Amino acid sequence: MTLQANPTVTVFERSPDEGRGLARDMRVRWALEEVGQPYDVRPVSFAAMKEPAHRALHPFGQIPTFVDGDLSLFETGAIVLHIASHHEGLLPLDADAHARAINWMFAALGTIEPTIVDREVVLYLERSESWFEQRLRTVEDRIRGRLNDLSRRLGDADWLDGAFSAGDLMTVDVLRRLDGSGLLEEYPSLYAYVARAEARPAFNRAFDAQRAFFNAAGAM
Ligand SMILES: N[C@@H](CCC(=O)N[C@@H](CS)C(=O)NCC(=O)O)C(=O)O
Repeated sequence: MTLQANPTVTVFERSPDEGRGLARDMRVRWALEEVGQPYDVRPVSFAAMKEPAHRALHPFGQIPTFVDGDLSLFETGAIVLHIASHHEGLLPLDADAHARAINWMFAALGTIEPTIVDREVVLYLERSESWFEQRLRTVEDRIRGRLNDLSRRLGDADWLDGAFSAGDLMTVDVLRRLDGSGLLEEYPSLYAYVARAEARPAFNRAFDAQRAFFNAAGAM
């Protein structure tokens, strides 16, 4: 009998978020925990991420990557969709509900995340510009627009479309990147939505694993 190796996820050797679980390996770890698939992690330094060996896995020199046997993937949307498609639990069986859950994954990555990443770019790369304050306000108002629309759609529901799905997982992971901004707190229903997802045992296992990894890397 051949023993099937676990899938391997690449992660920051030392995450700049200091264990807050904001790097994008978190959504992959979380999806794997939700479906009960054990996995291995392989740390990559910032320098190694830009080397040819890593670029063979990730053309843009980033993390995470996901290697499962002969399959190698490098976009978190594709990785989470792959995990959800090969295990039960993250995508509804009903065909239309299945399509809508994937719809929410795309919305998280294509419509919500870019506005949040814009804010990170302003904060980390444009702070010394004369127009910094003005641009930050503009970008934050754009985020508020997305949060307003999302909270209107969520309404009083626990999850975006029936049971918790990969669409919620991706949306919550994207919203978590607002940690510390104060923006999410302006939308109590979304704040509660994120807290509800963060209370899931699978989220906690993923979070604790990345935190333990960060702590161990710091101790070396
Ligand atoms: N669209 C990609 C984004 C990947 C990404 O931005 N990864 C970040 C970590 S969260 C990274 O590697 N940053 C370092 C860099 O770009 O040099 C995905 O969702 O997988």
